[in-house]
Amino acid sequence: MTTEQTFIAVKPDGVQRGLIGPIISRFEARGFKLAAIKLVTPTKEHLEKHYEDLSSKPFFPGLIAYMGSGPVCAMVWEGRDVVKTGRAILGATNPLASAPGTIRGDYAIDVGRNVCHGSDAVDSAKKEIALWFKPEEIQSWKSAQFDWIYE
Ligand code: DAT
Ligand code: MG
Repeated sequence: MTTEQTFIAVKPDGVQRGLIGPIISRFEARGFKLAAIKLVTPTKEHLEKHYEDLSSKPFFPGLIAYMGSGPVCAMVWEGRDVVKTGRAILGATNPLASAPGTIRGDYAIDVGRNVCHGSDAVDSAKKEIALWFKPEEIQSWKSAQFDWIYE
């Protein structure tokens, strides 16, 4: 099996609202494997790099201020097709357009307070993981559940 990884982060509003546990639970229960996790308050420079594609958007300054306003729970999750499936678990960018059953569809209302981040493609996942984690912070391990999750 090829191992795919994605970068998932519980944003400051998700951390403040006690949603780290419920968000982790959804990825764990689906069968994905946690490879790295830390609580960090990102700097402005770090966030400007993370969201560099959005730098010309009118909401960019507010987005950077919000994302740096407190601790973020940064994670790497691993498994088959985890990038695309992670986005499906998160729901649409605008929570009001997210189906119930998704994280944003269950826990958020405003696009500027949408509680979690997930990489949108395999390439951006690689870039984001390298930006947020040192290689030695990422664990390579075989879950005891592996053979019960994959045929
Ligand atoms: P996503 O987080 O679903 O990948 P994105 O990369 O387009 O969405 O935007 C990054 C974040 O920026 C998004 O999670 C919330 C914020 N954002 C996006 N569009 C916005 C808007 N129209 N107004 C306010 N914030 C917005
Ligand atoms: Mg995005």
